[in-house]
Amino acid sequence: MPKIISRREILGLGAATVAGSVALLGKHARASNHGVGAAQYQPSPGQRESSGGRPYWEKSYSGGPIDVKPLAPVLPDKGYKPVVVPDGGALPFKIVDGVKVFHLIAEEVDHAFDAGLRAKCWGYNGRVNSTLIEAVEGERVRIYVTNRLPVATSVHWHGVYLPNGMDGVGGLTQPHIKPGETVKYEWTLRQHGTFMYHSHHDEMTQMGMGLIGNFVVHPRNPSPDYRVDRDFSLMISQWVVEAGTARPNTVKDSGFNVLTLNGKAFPSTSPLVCKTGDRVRIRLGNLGAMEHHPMHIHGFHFRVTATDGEDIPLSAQWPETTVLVAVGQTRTVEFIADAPGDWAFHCHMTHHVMNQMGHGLPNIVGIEPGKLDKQVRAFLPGYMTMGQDGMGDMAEMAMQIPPNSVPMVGSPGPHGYITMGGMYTNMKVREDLGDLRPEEGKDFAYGGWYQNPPGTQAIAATEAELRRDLDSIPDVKPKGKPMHHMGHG
Ligand SMILES: [Cu+2]
Repeated sequence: MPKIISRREILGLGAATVAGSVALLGKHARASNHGVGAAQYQPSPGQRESSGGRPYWEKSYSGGPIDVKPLAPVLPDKGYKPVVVPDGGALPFKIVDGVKVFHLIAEEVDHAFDAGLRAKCWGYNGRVNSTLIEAVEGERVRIYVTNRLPVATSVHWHGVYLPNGMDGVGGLTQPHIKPGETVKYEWTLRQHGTFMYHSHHDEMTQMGMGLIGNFVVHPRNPSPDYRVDRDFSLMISQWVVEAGTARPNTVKDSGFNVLTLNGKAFPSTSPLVCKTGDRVRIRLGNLGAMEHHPMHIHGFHFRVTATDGEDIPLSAQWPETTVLVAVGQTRTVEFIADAPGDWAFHCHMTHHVMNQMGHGLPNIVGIEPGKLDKQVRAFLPGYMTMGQDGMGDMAEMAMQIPPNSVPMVGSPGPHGYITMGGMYTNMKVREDLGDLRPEEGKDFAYGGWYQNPPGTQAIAATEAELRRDLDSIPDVKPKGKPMHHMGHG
């Protein structure tokens, strides 16, 4: 088992080692049964525009011949700009005889969805949902998978062209990886894009316990348009964590009550920090159990530039502010962050920006809760009737919630309480990043709120303004009587 070293260590090794690795590549290729008489892998040309002549039937839908000579490995910051994984990180690698070697470890992780909510999940290399595999088109990768779980597992490389025997479907293309066993996957990457990896054994349980991650392959010959300033990777998932339990309930097919980006629920999601004018890419993958997520950005439109199938030709891209990421899909979006501010980025399903305890409650909008909240709290601490003024007092609530749980919604914001949780994060765009320090986002999740310049902030209208602009001063009394809203009556 080769010693795994970090990306930074590799960077420190200098050009000589890299050159050595590259030199060895030819020898390796000749020695392996993949190299004999094989053509060198030809990456796709570095342009994204459709030439207009794309044939209906392409030459290959699986990357062409698998028997190709790999190309030289590429180092981060030299050949590609590393992807930012909020609340996670890239899997370290080393280069052995021209092959990029990774070591993935499937194991139990005591995972914090939020400061207040932990559960025993399963993950890779100490993280849940947020261990990124990052490589470059044309590289040969060798991925050791060690199983430290108490049960058998396997790893499937979702969307990736590879020999059938490397596809990772337990029982179909390989024997299951037994507890304590290490299995070797190895192939040459013949494409670029945003892909995923996940357990393909006892799928409902194992993926639901957290054995999922994103897999980014950078293009070998990137077009100038591929360059971005901020390249984010987010894995979307959903969980059932019942109050007072130590493990996610992966058997339930509904009632998901913890909705996560890279394994975190807002307010614990790290913000996406950008400098004004940055070109931004967000790679979204969804390996949740059951639900599709329309991910919505405020303040900008983006273009959907790629799926896990392929780059979308420029002529076929269209602008959106919401992109649906269905289960088993990746969607890559790109835009220029040319407007400073704190912009919301979230799933638009309202139940998906709600944490643990907000689900399954009766709708009593219009009913005066009176002493109800206080009475309910006697047996359900932290209970709060939705649709009431009290929604503004959530900060106070956060101190009263039961052990191992997250507030129903949100966090304090610069102008009161943000009533969203779950699949929500802030995109912080600044002229001057100052103390935001994007690589350490976590500690700054609440800090550094955007100060809106005078005249650009919504505030209460003055009476003079109302008299000037409206036909009459609006009636300040709420319209409609309190009513029972429990049924259809
Ligand atoms: Cu959603």
